Formats: sequence, C-alpha cells, structure tokens
Amino acid sequence: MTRLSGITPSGHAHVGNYLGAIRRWAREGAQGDLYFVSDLHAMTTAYHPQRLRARARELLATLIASGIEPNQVFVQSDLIREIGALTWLLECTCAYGEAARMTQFKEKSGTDGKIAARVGLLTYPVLMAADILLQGADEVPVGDDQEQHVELARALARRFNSTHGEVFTVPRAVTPRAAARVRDLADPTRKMDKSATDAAGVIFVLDEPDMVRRKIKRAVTDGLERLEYRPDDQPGLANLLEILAACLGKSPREVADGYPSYDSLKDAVAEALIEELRPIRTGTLSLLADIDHLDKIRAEGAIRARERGQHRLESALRLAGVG
Ligand code: AQP
Repeated sequence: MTRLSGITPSGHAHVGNYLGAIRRWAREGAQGDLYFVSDLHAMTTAYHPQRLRARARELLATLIASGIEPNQVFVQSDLIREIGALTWLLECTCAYGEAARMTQFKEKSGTDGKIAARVGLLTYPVLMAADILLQGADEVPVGDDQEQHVELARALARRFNSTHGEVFTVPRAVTPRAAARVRDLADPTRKMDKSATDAAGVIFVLDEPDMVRRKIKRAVTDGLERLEYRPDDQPGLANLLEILAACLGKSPREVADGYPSYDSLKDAVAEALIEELRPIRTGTLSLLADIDHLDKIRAEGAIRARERGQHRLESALRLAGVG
C-alpha cells in the first residue's frame, strides 16, 4: 500500500506544517509511504526561481530532520520529464470544464484582477494527478480543499484505463485524523500560512529561539480573564493552548488548567515550542551545511521515484500511441 503526501515550497515550513503534517508523517507513517517536495506546484503564481530552489532544498532537509526516512522522500522537479510527459497525456484525457470548475482554480484565479491567471493554475490539478498516478499511489491523505483534486485524479485514471488499457491504480482520497489547524498568531481567524504577507504571526521551523519567544509574546489573545479552552469565543487563546498541547502530547483542555495568567501561558508555549523545534532546526541546518550529503539523498530519492513510475509511464505512452 502506497500513501503519497506532498508539501509545497511556497515559503519556509511553519509550525502548522510541522505539527499538522510533517511530524505526523514521521511518527505515524507506514513504510510504503512516499513524501515529496512539490516544487512544481509552487510555480502556478508569481515566484522567485532562486528562492524556490533554496526552499525546496530546505524543505527536503526539514522532512529528513523530522524523522522521515531518507528513502521515502524525493523532490518533484527531479522527475520533471516523467511528470511533464504524463501531465500531457492526462491533459489530453481531461475536459476543459473539469479543470475549470475546480474550486481552488476559481478562488485563486479571481484573487488579483491585474494579473492574468496562468494556464498552470488551471492545469495544476492535472499535474497533481500525474504525481499520484506516476507513483501508483493507493491513498492520498488530503484536507477538504484538495479532495476535489483527488476526485479528478480518480476520474482521469479510470478514463485513461477504460480508453487505452489498464495502467493506473485508481487512488483514494483519505481524510487524515483531524489535526488542529494552527492559526496565525497575529490574526487567529486565519490559518498559519507559508506565504502570509506578514510573518509576525507565523512561526517558522527555522526561527531562532529568541524570535519564537518574541512572536509568541506578541500573539493576539482575547482579553478575557479566564484561561479556558473555548475556540469559538477565544480563538487566540485556543490557538496557543492547541500548540502547547501538541508539544506536550496532552489535550488543550488539560493544559488550560495549569496557568494563572496569559504571560505564564505564553512563556510555557514559547519554551515548549523551542524544545519541540530544536532538533528539527539543528538537524535541518546541519543537513544544509553538508550539501553533498543532502544532494546524494536527493539523487537517490529521484532514482527510486523514477524507477517506481517508469513502467507505468512507458505503458501509458505506448497505449496512447506515442513515444
Ligand atoms: N496552519 C496549518 N495548520 C495545520 N496544518 C497545516 N498545513 C498547512 N498549514 C497548516 C498542512 O501542511 C501540509 C503541507 O501543506 P502545503 O504545502 O500543501 O501548504 P498549504 O496547505 O497550502 O498551506 P501553507 O503551508 O500555509 O502554504 P501556502 O501559503 O502556500 O498556502 C498539508 O498537509 C497541510 O494540511
């Protein structure tokens, strides 16, 4: 059984990515799971090439430093030729209307009227289908916002198989056990976001301890006296309690009891988070300091992922009458 998950280097990894995804992959993942840095997904809107390259490398290092086995990771663009070829076959299997009705496309293409939406934003779910189908993934853990894309991958796999011959595993979307959505510390109505324009409310995995303390100290709280876990009425406080609970392996309600004031709670959150992130931060930095070693892991990951997909791609090209 293969389960495939990706993370996009659209910015530096933050505590939401770590607690909500990466740490769980490392702790709860099974041996057949695959994790990839989806750098091609970060190109559908304006981006900076050097930064993209640096962040892809940084995220790869963070995945490994977090405890994911090096033989389970790869970087998507290392397979750009294979994925590009399969994307084209799948684009020629996909109806325009199917791609155009994706909610994420409608939302993101409408956000800035001054900049024309790129065709890549329209076809990105097809690229995602290619990632999934190339690796023969059985399961793709996704949040609500990505379920529609896995549905598209299922539809394309079925259509290709019934038109040309059985090549692709039809993947299933699975909903991971609910993880608290870490919210922005400066605006707890929003989720913590890699590409947030203001980083004051975002704690990055590589932030230095003093920076973590400063950001937590400035976190918006709700001005109410009682330190209770009430996410609807006190989202700022609830966010801090959820972060602390995730670090201590307790429930937010349990941890809420222990602190007489916001200040003492914030100190505890900062220290717990610094301890939680310390090995990830130092591990990431030491992998980044030994680029040859990291590049070797990366190259081996690319070879493995390419080999996994090779026969599917070749069969698909042959059955489609090309290549
Ligand atoms: N705030 C969050 N709390 C909990 N989990 C989160 N994830 C993202 N933000 C939070 C989880 O991280 C994994 C990888 O996410 P992604 O690379 O697909 O990015 P995203 O979900 O689009 O959100 P980001 O990281 O904030 O990036 P941008 O700014 O590009 O939107 C996923 O499992 C996701 O659920």
